Amino acid sequence: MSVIQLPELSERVLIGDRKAVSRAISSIENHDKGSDDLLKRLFPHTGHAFTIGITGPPGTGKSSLVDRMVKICRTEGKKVAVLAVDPTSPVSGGAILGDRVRMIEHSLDPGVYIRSMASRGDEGGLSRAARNAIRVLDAAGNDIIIAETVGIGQAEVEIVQVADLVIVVLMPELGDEIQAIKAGLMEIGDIFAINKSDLPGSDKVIYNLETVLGKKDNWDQEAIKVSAKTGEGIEELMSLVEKYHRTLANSEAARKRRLANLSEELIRNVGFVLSQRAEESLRGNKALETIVSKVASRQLDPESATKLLVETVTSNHANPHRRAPRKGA
Ligand SMILES: Nc1nc2c(ncn2[C@@H]2O[C@H](COP(=O)(O)OP(=O)(O)O)[C@@H](O)[C@H]2O)c(=O)[nH]1
Ligand SMILES: [Mg+2]
Repeated sequence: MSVIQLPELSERVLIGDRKAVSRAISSIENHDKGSDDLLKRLFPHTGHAFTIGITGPPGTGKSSLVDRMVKICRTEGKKVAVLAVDPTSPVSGGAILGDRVRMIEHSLDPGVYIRSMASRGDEGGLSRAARNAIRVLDAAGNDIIIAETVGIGQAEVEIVQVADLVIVVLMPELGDEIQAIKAGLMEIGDIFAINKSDLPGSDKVIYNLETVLGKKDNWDQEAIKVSAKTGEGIEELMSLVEKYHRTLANSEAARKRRLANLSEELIRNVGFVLSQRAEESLRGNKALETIVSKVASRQLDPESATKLLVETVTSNHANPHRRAPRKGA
């Protein structure tokens, strides 16, 4: 087990030490005791990286496309980190699926860091951990952070939504664009990359998409044909990313988006903490038992019982035997 002290760990993250970055992300993933303090130390050093979220149905070529993007970033001398997030997989330990292979491929390049995060059974917890992992990668001095998901579930959308720019990856396959519209991807995508343009049918996808593209935060949503296989369109895709960065990075719209994202995050976090507290205070609680038996015998209805229990939980926390906050903390 680690005996590394927190101040040392945060300092090592700040100089971009890869082992320290991995350890910090694991600590966040595991909700280790020290992780809150670590994030507190790192947070003042964040806000410099440009974050790109990549989402889209499984198999459209997101991972292949990310590899191409990473290579272009490297030719420009930018330090890149990829966070592959998989809410559908309960595997832990920092590596999933083909991502192990990718990590090995890039492992000789100190300018590329690739890391996977999987669900530990609660998707809400994963998106919270992913946001904080992005902060670690930001504090570690990465210029570009690419957050990639395996699919288009609710948790995945939540994860990419915090990015500065969202690329939705589709491919010329029956009804994919319809699927995107249904999954609400039209609202979250800034750029739509129609991958596998080496196969027939991508013109039709572009054609169908163009009828539903609109404005998003002062930006005209774009659809572009790419092929991760041949490399076609990848430079153009990166030029669009660059254009987005130039026109929007310091804009009022981007500032509003960041504020809205932060509000969402804090609201979710508070909900998360409160529900944890409710669990802790109610499980095995005598008051709960009494109320439950009253509901069972029809003396009390469930809604009134809920209100009573909410009071129990909140008053328990108003005057508990909790540690008083430290002065000056
Ligand atoms: N023909 C073709 N196949 C591709 C292209 N990009 C990815 N693939 C293949 O599509 C499959 C899924 O790719 P992957 O990157 O794992 O997709 P992901 O699930 O969205 O991450 C793999 O077999 C890739 O080799 C492309 O541009 N053209
Ligand atoms: Mg993938």
